[in-house]
Amino acid sequence: MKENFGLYLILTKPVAGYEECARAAVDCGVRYLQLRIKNTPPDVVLETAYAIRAITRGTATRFIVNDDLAVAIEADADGIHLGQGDMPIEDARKQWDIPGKLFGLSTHSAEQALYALECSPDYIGVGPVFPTPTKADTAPALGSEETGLIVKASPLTAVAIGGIDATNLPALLDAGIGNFCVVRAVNAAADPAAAIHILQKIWSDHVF
Ligand code: 3NM
Repeated sequence: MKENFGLYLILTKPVAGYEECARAAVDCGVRYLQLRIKNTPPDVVLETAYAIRAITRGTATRFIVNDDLAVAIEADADGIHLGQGDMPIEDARKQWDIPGKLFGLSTHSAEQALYALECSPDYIGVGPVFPTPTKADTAPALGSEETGLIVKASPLTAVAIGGIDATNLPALLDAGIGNFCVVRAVNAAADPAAAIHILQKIWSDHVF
């Protein structure tokens, strides 16, 4: 069944720090929290993953690790998020064969979203909706209308991503997009809880 949870938060270099941001996400009831650290020594990544695991354990916030299955397994995360060029989901499932673990997949077009059905991910990312400097070499921006069509057409839980913030979120919701993922809109904020609240309020005030 498709989930409708609103905000999915990715942590990448949060100005308030990883742990404060993770605590804010838990306090605000954010459903998905992903750790996405690039170009960082493995021991630092693992330490951060352990800290986020400790903060999220036993809460409603699911802890997802980006790309790195070894870190996800070692930290006992709730799931892994994989890109189109990463390890296939089938392989990840074989290596992490524990019931309940979640496997997410990035998609960047209607074709990829359709093809994703082959490997039955627990959810797909769909983007980038808008141009974003956060991720290098992104696919061309889809725009909110095309993203909305992909999200609505997919039988999978789908999360829009890329360039989303409080100013353009209403248009996304109007396009029928119920789940959205952000990096900068929260990580760039000195007060992450306040930034999360703003996004959650726009989402919860919207009548689907
Ligand atoms: N994945 P921001 S876009 C991590 O299109 C990521 O799959 C994307 O960052 C995709 O909210 C993106 O700062 C970056 O724009 C999103």
